[in-house]
Amino acid sequence: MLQKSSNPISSKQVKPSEEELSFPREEALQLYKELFLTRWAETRIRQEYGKDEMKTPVHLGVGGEAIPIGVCHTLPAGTAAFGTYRNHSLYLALTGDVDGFFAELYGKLTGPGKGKSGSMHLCNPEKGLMATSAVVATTLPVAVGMALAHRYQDKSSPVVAFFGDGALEEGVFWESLNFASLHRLKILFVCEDNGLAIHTPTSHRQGFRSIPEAVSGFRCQVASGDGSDVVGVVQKARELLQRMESDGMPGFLHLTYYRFLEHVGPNEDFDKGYRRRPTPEELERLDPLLRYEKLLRRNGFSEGDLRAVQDEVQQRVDRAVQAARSAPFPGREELLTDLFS
Ligand SMILES: Cc1ncc(C[n+]2csc(CCOP(=O)(O)OP(=O)(O)O)c2C)c(N)n1
Ligand SMILES: [Mg+2]
Repeated sequence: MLQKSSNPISSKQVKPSEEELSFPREEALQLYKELFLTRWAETRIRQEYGKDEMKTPVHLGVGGEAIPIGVCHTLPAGTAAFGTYRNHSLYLALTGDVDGFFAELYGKLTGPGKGKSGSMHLCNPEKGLMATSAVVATTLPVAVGMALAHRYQDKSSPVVAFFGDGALEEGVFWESLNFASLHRLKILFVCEDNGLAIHTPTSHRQGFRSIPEAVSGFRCQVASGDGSDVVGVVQKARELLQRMESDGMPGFLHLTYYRFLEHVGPNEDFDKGYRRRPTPEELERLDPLLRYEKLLRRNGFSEGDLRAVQDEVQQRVDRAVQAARSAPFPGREELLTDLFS
């Protein structure tokens, strides 16, 4: 079964648009480094996962990396972020904490959750990632509450909440959007729309025509775009944050992308029969890393420039994997600490 139009693979556009690179050289390479870091970190997870040393489910974000990376690139300092279980790119983009990331996946004491949160609840409040959760849409009301707290505390920095298209099937999504719109809170909602909830396409789940149309009845600024294009994501997020600033309304950024791997786990699943493998031409448009590399080459970056970034990132990730594997597990004394009920 193919999916209805919210899924990028079924869109009419086949070729990537001829995007322009509007960043200075250093910034362009920094974005590449962030994209390559998350892709390589997840490549290493896929290589290592079969050894069964990482005792955590992993919801990999391959194909969707440009959304958290592009949005986080634009956020002012002091922004508080919330996310879902598909949070690896968000964690790495916000914190740059490669060692902590792998330590947490390996369940080690040196992870940001002392090995107790695993992949699905990665967070790092000191670096702005307040919470992520396995339970669909549950961080949205908490994010709205934090935006309300910012209002009382006279803080000017925004809150940003990332969530999948499946969150719109939860009542709390609409309550959260309603409350934020009513109270004109400074919160940016970012919908990472892959057209799927596990294996179920949007057309079997949602009774409204399109996500941007459905939310545009609320008093918030809405924008949508192609989440596979990191440059476009940066531009859309920048514009939306400016509009939020001048109108004093919340923002809703809807970005589509293609999930390359199975819902949870390290494998492809094109043999499962609910969707087909993208063609090579579609891949050029849907893979944010390939697409950005092509753009960099078109703008005068050499293979050597890209290779230098790749080498540095690969070494850093490999060191983090080694350190995580040899780090200690939390002891028995940690069993009942950091727990909430
Ligand atoms: C409240 C709740 N209901 C059901 C589930 C089971 N569940 C796990 S993932 C998932 C799909 C969510 O899809 P989406 O929000 O689009 O995120 P994606 O996995 O596509 O990133 C569901 C229904 C859950 N985790 N939480
Ligand atoms: Mg989804």
